[in-house]
Amino acid sequence: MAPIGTLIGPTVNSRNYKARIVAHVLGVDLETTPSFQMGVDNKTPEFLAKYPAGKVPVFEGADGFQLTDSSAIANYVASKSPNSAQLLGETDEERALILQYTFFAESELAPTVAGVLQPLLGVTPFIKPAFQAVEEQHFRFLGVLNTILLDKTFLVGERLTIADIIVTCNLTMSFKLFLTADDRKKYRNVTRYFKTMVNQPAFKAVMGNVELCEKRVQPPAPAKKEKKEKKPAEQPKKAEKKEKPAKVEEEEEAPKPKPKSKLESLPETSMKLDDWKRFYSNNDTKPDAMEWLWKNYDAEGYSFWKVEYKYNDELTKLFMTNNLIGGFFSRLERARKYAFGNLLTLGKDDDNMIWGYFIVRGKEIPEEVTDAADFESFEWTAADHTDPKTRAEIEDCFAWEGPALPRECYDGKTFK
Ligand SMILES: N[C@@H](CCC(=O)N[C@@H](CS)C(=O)NCC(=O)O)C(=O)O
Repeated sequence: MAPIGTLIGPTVNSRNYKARIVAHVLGVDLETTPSFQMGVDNKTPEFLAKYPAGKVPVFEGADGFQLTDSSAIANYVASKSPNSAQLLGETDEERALILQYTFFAESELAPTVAGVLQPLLGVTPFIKPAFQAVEEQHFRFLGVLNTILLDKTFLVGERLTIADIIVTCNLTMSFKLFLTADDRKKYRNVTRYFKTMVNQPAFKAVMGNVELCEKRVQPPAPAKKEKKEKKPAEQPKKAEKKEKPAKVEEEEEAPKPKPKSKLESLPETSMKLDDWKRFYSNNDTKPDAMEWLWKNYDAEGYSFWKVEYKYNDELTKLFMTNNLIGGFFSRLERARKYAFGNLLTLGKDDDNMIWGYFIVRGKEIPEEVTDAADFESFEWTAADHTDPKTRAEIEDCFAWEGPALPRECYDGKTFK
């Protein structure tokens, strides 16, 4: 039988597993994209034209049919088998219960799993009260599931259905990175169920062995930000304020248009950062892009900075370190117009570092950068690009490889 289509997205991903486990159970031929690059292949204009949310996985049928959302895709893949009822339910009641658990998995489990893990992995800022609230919700839903599973092996009826596949996949990252042995004891029915599921041959064939969390991931080191002294000019003018009627105060508190960046008033530069970003993205870094940069770099209009993480000794898993860079970059959003850089994850698990170089507009680190919540967690040192050693480091850093890197490069992120 020819493949029904392609499941597009990273293959090591619990949302991607759903359709593949279904395909494995029912013998449906489904293609995958093992070389998919997250954050690159799902952000191209062609991808976004078809799938505007830019999220994965998505499905593209051999007949051109397009579908998003992992649980919908898994259902569609199942429907292509003559034995689909085995996973999709035999009776109206089974089908309704499957739908109930699918919604539970997507609207209760998935957001709370993401809600606890994203701040711990540095993808979003770690704000303790917000974290505690979502953690409480996550435990609440695990409690619900624990009660349901008290006397059940499978969620619906006495055999595996797509409900088990969806719920198990949505719990996977929590069991891997969040739920400690103590938590697992507390939610022992959920734990028994999860272990039973991931040991089913179809799950194993797709996911491999799932190692349960030994030590919960810890939040990234907080940004050690010194309290900025308010300049007198920034103090609210109390006397004036008091006299104003309440209505005016409300209006004053309405969002104001963003102030123009100070960088906009710098003298014109001969190098447009966007031109560099485009050239860098579309050409080999060494030698082509670097030759372009050294030829066009305007040392009056820009400055180079070496950027190093201050708390390398607290870094653990390489992928978490790389996520931390991603989180930092997302908080640098305001600086996108004025900065370009590469931060690399160097070393190995439990012994790694973040290191890289940035080009910024102007001679100082602009407030668009210093305002990022975790700016203070990084050391920014002015770099002299005319020094041969520094130049070699910048070249290898931007290429993510080469002898000038202080350690072996595992991965990295480009801020552009
Ligand atoms: N409801 C969607 C969620 C998809 C989703 O959030 N995918 C993540 C990866 S696991 C993604 O593509 N994130 C990229 C982005 O948000 O830009 C599904 O189940 O497929």
